[in-house]
Amino acid sequence: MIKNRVVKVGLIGLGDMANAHRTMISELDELKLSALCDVNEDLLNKIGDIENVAVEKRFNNMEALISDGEVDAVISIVPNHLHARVLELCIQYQKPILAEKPFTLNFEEAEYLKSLYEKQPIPCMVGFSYRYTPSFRYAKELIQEGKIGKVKHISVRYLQSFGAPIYDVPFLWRFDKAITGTGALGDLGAHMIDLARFMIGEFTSVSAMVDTFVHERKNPVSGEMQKVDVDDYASFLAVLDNSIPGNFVTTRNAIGSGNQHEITVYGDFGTIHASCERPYEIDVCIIEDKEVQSSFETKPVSESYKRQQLEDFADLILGKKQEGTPEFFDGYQNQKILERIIESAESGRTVLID
Ligand code: SOE
Repeated sequence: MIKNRVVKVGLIGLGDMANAHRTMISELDELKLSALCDVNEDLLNKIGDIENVAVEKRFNNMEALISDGEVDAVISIVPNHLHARVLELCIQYQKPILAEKPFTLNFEEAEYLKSLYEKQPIPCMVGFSYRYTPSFRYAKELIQEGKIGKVKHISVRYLQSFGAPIYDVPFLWRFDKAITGTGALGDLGAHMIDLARFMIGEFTSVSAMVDTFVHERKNPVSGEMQKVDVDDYASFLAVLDNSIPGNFVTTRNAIGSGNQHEITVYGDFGTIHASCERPYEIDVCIIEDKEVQSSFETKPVSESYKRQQLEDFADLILGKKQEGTPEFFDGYQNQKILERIIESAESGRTVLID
């Protein structure tokens, strides 16, 4: 356990998402970016120079960074097919880790990691970042305080537009099953699943369908058209704890949607709607007097609901775990639910979540 000193963090994977983590690390006194790893030497040295990382702490091999005696904790932003290997190495070298979602490429990898983790647990956080959106945190509090009564059903959506044909996006790793595992389902659906688990409870069954709208895309290197073997769209009905039904839909083909992750929770005498695109307000309709016509009102969300994701990571490492921190089990359970969704879509049947 690291006590009362700055935690030296090694960052693996220096692509776009890494910039968000670099900024978050820079905002916290408890963490210091002390090591980097990427296969791209130019990128490694460019960011190493910007971040003043010692040349001997710039690695092109993830095991070298993870095993380094001066790396206290790891943040991993590698493509999905490498997630399990990073987690396996962090368990082997007993290094705390913040791993990006989706947890693994498939559930088989998650099962294997669980067998290792149970023997040698580590502080492990998963990048379900929307637990840190103020509007979702406030909505969760109001629901838990019973402000809308008993929850009866929910509706969750995560819509983006970048995959729509009109944008003619080339064949990226996000469309390659061998690298990404699934398409919109694991990329965006994983967030929907976690948000529902965070705000409402566990999944007990799913009934799903998936679809691919753009069946081939141009390989940016060869110029050849390449078959897309992942989903562009996923829709599923789920039953959560207390027999609460929920409908979920996610796609990258929703023209007009930016990063539209939202949830609507329907209770006995009230409804709450929250979106990540509106982090400091929620829409609420609560019946105070049934004789009076009620409508939705927009309520502000105070800054006090703001929490930076890496604050919880620092607290987890320093032995001060915060309630609601997404940990190893949350990643494992998320991957299990993704697997059962795929099984349901393939079989056309409802699948129980064991
Ligand atoms: C996909 O476009 C993406 O970058 C996801 O991979 C992230 O997890 C999500 O937070 C934003 O959208």
